[in-house]
Amino acid sequence: MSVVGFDIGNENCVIAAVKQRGIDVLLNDESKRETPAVVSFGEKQRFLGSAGAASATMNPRSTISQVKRLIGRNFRQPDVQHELQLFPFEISEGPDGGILIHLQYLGETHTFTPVQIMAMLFSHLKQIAEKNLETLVSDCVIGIPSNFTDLQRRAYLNAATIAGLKPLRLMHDCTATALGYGIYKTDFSNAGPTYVVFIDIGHCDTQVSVASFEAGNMRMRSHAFDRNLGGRDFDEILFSYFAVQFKEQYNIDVYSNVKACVRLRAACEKLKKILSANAEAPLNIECLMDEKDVKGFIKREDFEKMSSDLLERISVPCNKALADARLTVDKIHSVELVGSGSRIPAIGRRLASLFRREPGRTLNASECVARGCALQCAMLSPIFRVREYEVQDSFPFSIGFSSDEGPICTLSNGKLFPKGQPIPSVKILTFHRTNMFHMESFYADQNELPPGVSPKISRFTIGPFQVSHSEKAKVKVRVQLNLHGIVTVESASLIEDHVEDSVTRGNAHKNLDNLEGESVSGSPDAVANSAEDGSTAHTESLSKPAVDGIRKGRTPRRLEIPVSEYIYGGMTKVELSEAQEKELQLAQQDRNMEQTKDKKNALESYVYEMRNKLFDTYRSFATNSEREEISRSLQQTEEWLYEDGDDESEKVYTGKLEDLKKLVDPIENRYKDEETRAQATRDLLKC
Ligand code: ATP
Ligand code: K
Ligand code: MG
Repeated sequence: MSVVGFDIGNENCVIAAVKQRGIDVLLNDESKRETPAVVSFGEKQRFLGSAGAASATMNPRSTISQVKRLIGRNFRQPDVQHELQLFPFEISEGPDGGILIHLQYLGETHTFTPVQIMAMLFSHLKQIAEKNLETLVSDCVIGIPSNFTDLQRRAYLNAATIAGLKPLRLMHDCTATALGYGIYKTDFSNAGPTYVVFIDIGHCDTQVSVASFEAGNMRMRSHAFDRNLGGRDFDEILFSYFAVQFKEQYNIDVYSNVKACVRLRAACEKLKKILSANAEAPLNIECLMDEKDVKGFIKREDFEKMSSDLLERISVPCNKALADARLTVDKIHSVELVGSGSRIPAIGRRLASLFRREPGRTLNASECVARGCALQCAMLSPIFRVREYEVQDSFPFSIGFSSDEGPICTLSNGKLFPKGQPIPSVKILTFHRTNMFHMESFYADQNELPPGVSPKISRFTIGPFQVSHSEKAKVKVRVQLNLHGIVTVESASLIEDHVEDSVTRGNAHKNLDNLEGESVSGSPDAVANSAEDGSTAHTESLSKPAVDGIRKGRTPRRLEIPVSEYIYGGMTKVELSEAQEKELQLAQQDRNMEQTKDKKNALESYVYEMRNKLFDTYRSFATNSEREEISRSLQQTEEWLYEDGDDESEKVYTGKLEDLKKLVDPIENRYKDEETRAQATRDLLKC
């Protein structure tokens, strides 16, 4: 077993693994450290990662990239609609409001959800890791943007499950980066925490987080982001510019041609990268459309002017992260810039003026997330020993809960977990009920969500349960913000404590779920204290597993009661196992095609090898007529391979090879016999 960290980008994926001597980034089939996040469907098999990227321009309608933008989203959300305009593949609305991707495969239209496509990518990365490490890979930590909603997080977990992975944690990208930054450093001052801002600019999004470091621990103070700002937007500036240019200059409308769009976008991305190192750059595309070759040219200065709005937008999440952490620029020790989207020089300059210092690039901009995830995985795994180091992340959303009797508030603002809540956290809610009841989790602040995202998260059913008397029973519900940043009801139990309950229970039970005031946090004593006060329902915050129970010399009866969960827009267990089944079939088909290719290659090589040998090594072992017959068969097979036999089944290729061997084997055997005899003679003479 090994422990692995995955950074799944919109453009690039990176895999890191903990080895004996440290953390290594694993190479893919092409010996690259980054693997394109692309899934492409050929006629009969899938091409994943690098192979997928290679077929993107040839086969744009069946090639899925940036699926991270679609996973856990709803078709009708405005930014999703905007997204769809950029994608060459066909998409529709699913029955649950989700997204369906349609493409041609094996001669028919296939439909997949973004979770399924993401699972294909995960499987591919898992395979790369297993090949590298020569062991099975299952335990992993996966980087996610801090802005991922509950549904997106669950979608990632489902995709990982379909691929046969077991994520020990979904980890915010910047938290992973900060972990890798902090754990090796020992020179933090003792005079209070050291504050560092981490800025990750990727292909599609920008994340800014503030972390504080002290010897032996790291705390995330805030996460801010722009969900729609990344390297891609700079490509798009160039794309629109050249689209207009080419319309005037060559009278072509690239928007009307899917392939031309894909090719021009790719060329603009390349151009952007060249401009990071050069003051000007040319653009040449052969036969872009209407059989026209196009030429363009741009200066970095002009590109920067055209990008001024984007550059300005980068300061928004930066200021927000500082404000949320209640810090000003002068309190910041350093600014670390990561993500390859940040390689545009103007971005560095903009940040330098904002933070009044040059942003540092001490971390490996493209690998730091995967490395941090691998490190975290080792820390969570029992098979590795890592230096004691405390990581405390913070949750970027405010979460509320309600029951069928109304909102459950523990804070004056009506929230159960306010924004900034440490991850993980547990709260124990106490209810007084006679029967099964429901709870709902929701986002308490709609402004924290992308437009059009429903605030509803999950609906929980607590029960059924039976109470011994007609009285209301005390039900304790353990609500958890777990290590993945997912909010869930972990368990519920019925507490029967007759003596005291009968005393404290009166008509004070109205509005029981309107919990007031402070949530008791910390020690088991505090838990016991608050649990004794049976007259109101309340919450207890715990950073450690709860020690439940009443310490009064009496042992209350405690009974686990069932909890079931319905996730709005989520996958059901049945859908999940169907998806697993489907992925197995698809993987089998890919393997079959690979084997078929191998068999075809074997037949082809045999033809060439025997043709040479027939007139060389084997010449004197075959009669003229034998040679002629074999020669003819080899010739026929070769022609067949290029025509009718170009696309045949594994069995057919194997059969053809056997037929040829039947003709050649007698001659080969004569040769071998002769060889053996010659060797025996040589041995004899030696004595
Ligand atoms: P995300 O974090 O949004 O999921 P990602 O992790 O795949 O995406 P990165 O690999 O960090 O993103 O960055 C990819 C972006 O960086 C692309 O837009 C790419 O064009 C851009 N990029 C790479 N090299 C350069 C360069 N030299 N100059 C400018 N941009 C670059
Ligand atoms: K990446
Ligand atoms: Mg990234």
